[in-house]
Amino acid sequence: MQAREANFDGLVGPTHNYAGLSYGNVASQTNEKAVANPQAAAKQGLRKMKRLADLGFLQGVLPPQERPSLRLLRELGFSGSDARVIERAAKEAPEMLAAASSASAMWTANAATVSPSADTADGRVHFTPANLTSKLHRAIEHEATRRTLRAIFADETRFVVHEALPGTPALGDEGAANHTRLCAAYDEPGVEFFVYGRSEYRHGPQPQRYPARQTFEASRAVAQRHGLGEDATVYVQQNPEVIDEGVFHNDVIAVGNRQTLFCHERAFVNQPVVLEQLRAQLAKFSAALNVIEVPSARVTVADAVSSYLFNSQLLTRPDGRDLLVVPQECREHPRVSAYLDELVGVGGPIAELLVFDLRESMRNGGGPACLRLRVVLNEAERKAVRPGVWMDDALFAHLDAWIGKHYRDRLAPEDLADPALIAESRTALDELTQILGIGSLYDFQR
Ligand code: SUG
Repeated sequence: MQAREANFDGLVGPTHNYAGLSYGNVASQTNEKAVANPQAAAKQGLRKMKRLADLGFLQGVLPPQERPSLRLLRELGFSGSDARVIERAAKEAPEMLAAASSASAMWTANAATVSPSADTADGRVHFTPANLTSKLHRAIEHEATRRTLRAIFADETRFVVHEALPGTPALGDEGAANHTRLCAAYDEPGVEFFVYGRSEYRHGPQPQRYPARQTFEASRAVAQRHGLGEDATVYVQQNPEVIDEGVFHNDVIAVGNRQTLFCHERAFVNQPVVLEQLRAQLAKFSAALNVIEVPSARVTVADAVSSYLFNSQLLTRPDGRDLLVVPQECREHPRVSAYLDELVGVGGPIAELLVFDLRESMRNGGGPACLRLRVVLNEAERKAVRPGVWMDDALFAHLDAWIGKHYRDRLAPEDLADPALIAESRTALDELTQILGIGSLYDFQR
């Protein structure tokens, strides 16, 4: 059964805005209080999905979550009608209203960690929704994420959707953004490479300025739950210096696919040893590691953070060669752009480059790789996925019209106080569950 990699992109929700909620994420902090365009954001993401589907890649959609989260605001003590809750939160705790309103579930690389059936002890595909404990606006995602994944990957004979790990700093988990699978071919067992930023129990160098979000203990627990063999896992510490330079997830400095790892030379602690370890582990699966390691002399970490060069999607084309999906910011950055020209030039390791305008998401620190969750599926598993979520011409047309009908083209920070946003958002999401054929997903539908 031929296994393939599917990418499930998060559809941007109607409340997409810039609230400066992510300390340590340079773009989020820089664009705090800028005016957002949710309609453009959703369409930019949708166009990426459509283009990749047109090129023959397996492309799925994950729906947005209900925002603002009235549940969070009520848990925080705001009561009365929904409109009253919003009004009081806007006045008394605007930062809590912002956290409750973020459309951050669009970055589905943080939705979960996924292990394909070829790697797991019970031969099923395992998902662990990420608890995202390091930021309040993201810590409220995992319950709905689990519900969504269960609705889409409902067949329990093939899929297991776990609960998130306990939501405590010692088990901070950010999902697939810190997880890479390397393998000879998608069908075959591979090496699951977990990159963590810190551990409360093991001593290692720590960032001094910005928080490290992923813990070693969470990565190890995910591997244990998924039933991954000892030989099939590698745990590596992210270089704390680059966290301090704005690399808040590993996917801002490295991306891997099959036998290729594309990373900056300053990505990991003891990098030469790490690469040797990966090489040796992969050799056990009869695969040779191919490393494209970018030196600071060509592209600095600051260049990588501002252009999101490594937040690219490294995809295998039907002809077996690699395609790199990058954000437009990479072409607007002279040094990064020159480097890309070499990468895809004659004799270069990458066959093709695709450039997308994802500006709205990028301004919150979310590039092409942040917007997608990778799920390797064999043929039987593909057939078991809820069919309405696969991108094709019809779904694109439906979603494009749906966005045009329901989304605002301007959302400023003060607009979060508008009680009409809840009703607009619910009407849109209610219609969306019908378009995607995923049943009643949201609290307001139950
Ligand atoms: O968690 N930004 C997200 C970006 C996530 C990117 N994901 C990956 N690298 N995989 C975050 O920092 C900003 C929201 C705001 O400020 O309004 C935000 O949540």
